[in-house]
Amino acid sequence: MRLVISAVCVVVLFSYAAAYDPLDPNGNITIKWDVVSWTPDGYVAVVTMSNFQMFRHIMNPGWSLGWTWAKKEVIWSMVGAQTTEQGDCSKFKGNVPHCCKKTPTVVDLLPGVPYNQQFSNCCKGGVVAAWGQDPSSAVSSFQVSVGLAGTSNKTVKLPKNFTLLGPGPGYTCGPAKVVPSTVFLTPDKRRKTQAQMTWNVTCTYSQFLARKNPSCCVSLSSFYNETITPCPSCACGCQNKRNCVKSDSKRINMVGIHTPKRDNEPLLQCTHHMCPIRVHWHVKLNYKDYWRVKIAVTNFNYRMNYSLWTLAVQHPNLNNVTQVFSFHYKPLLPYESINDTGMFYGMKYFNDLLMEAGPTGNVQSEILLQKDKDTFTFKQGWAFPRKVYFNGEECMLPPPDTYPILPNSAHVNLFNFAAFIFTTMLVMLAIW
Ligand SMILES: *[C@@H]1O[C@H](CO)[C@@H](O)[C@H](O)[C@H]1NC(C)=O
Ligand SMILES: *[C@@H]1O[C@H](CO)[C@@H](O)[C@H](O)[C@H]1NC(C)=O
Ligand SMILES: *[C@@H]1O[C@H](CO)[C@@H](O)[C@H](O)[C@H]1NC(C)=O
Ligand SMILES: *[C@@H]1O[C@H](CO)[C@@H](O)[C@H](O)[C@H]1NC(C)=O
Ligand SMILES: *[C@@H]1O[C@H](CO)[C@@H](O)[C@H](O)[C@H]1NC(C)=O
Ligand SMILES: *[C@@H]1O[C@H](CO)[C@@H](O)[C@H](O)[C@H]1NC(C)=O
Ligand SMILES: *[C@@H]1O[C@H](CO)[C@@H](O)[C@H](O)[C@H]1NC(C)=O
Ligand SMILES: CC(=O)N[C@H]1CO[C@H](CO)[C@@H](O)[C@@H]1O
Repeated sequence: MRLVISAVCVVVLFSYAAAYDPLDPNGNITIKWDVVSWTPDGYVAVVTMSNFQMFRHIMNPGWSLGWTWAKKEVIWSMVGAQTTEQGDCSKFKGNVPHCCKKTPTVVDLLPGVPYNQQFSNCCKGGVVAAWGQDPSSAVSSFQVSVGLAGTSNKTVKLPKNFTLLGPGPGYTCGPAKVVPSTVFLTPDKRRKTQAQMTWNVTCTYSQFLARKNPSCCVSLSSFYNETITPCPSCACGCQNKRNCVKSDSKRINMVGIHTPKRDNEPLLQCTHHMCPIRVHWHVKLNYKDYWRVKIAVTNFNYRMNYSLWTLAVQHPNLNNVTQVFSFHYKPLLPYESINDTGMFYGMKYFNDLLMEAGPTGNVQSEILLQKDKDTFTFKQGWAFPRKVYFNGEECMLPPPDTYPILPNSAHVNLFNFAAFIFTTMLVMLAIW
């Protein structure tokens, strides 16, 4: 009996922990429905999706949003988005609705649609930036005209069972909740208008729900030891190993081989880690008051150009970043008092696009950090990152006992490092 209870506890703890991201504890996507007017048989609503996640964006092929109608609602029309299926509208004569499905699935329109089909923040093929990178592109919205629905805030029924895919699984959405009506400012900012009614839905991401294996890994090196600690073998799972392409294979020159697949199935270069992305952290130089790190991100996927990529890193010395070359840097303060996490992202038109695998499939940067006299050391692997995320997916680090170590300080340090990891975990648990 006790065993069962503790097993349940572990499962509950684990599934809860899975939806919680220590580097972005408040990260979520909020979907807001503003009923802007009531109609004879329903309402017109503006639906706004805001990606409040600091470093996780929604990339190609974009989001798709689903829900279940509470009654027999239909969608008369949409602006700035469309449903993937119309469903059975056979009982309508004359005016036929845009969608009659009980569980519609909505997707964004592609760029370049005619002006009269556009809506503000629409038509980006469902691509939504991360909040930490560009709040003005972290929003997507469309207008929906709903029929056979309630026609007042007393009779309207909120849609249920929201699902958000973007582009794969991983998001879980809570129920719609009525919130204070949104107040809009007119474009000339001289008049305020108000939604008739507003409800919000909040969705959170869990890597654990999204994929079985990590999708990136970390390798390490330093100036003080010639060992290069590679990514762990099969860090991203080796089940696709027989489909991988050797970098000197003639296959990569074949026409069409780089065309992305609908399901984003990668075509990987053969490596021992089998990850689409590798992040390399090199401790490059030691000055009196500063030290210098080189970061390189390499793409091993022949079928993916990563636009708007982000790299989030946790390291205790990031509170004293002095200069970042070739990338943008932004400190993230997941907990107000701890400034040990930051995000890197590319510079527009320079390296914000991480090209497909091959000679140009990498981006790199160097960072200059001021030594914090109390904590700085090259011992015990201290100079290496604690956590690394690429595009919001946590990367697998090598085991600490394989890190390049400072010569002549072997055993004591290993022990201390284990103790350090243990205390960090305790502290994190306490905060959590
Ligand atoms: C969603 O994120 C925003 C911005 O970080 C935050 O203010 C809000 O409380 C979050 N909502 C939930 C339900 O966590
Ligand atoms: C509802 O969502 C919007 C973002 O679309 C957010 O600004 C607002 O704070 C949310 N309201 C509540 C009560 O969560
Ligand atoms: C519904 O609308 C009436 C006015 O039309 C307003 O007084 C009331 O507060 C609204 N109720 C809700 C839940 O929004
Ligand atoms: C919610 O949606 C999912 C996916 O569309 C579906 O499998 C599930 O049965 C739905 N649940 C309810 C209660 O409608
Ligand atoms: C990546 O971008 C380059 C240049 O725009 C293009 O030639 C190539 O086909 C793209 N690759 C993929 C996988 O989309
Ligand atoms: C956090 O660290 C950055 C340097 O990476 C610094 O610019 C910023 O002022 C720090 N913020 C706080 C609140 O300590
Ligand atoms: C370099 O680091 C490796 C891996 O931790 C270690 O085995 C090796 O002894 C180190 N080299 C020197 C010269 O200390
Ligand atoms: C040497 C140095 O500049 N240390 C600073 C590192 O950052 C912390 C917190 O941001 C400061 O308190 C230190 O003075």
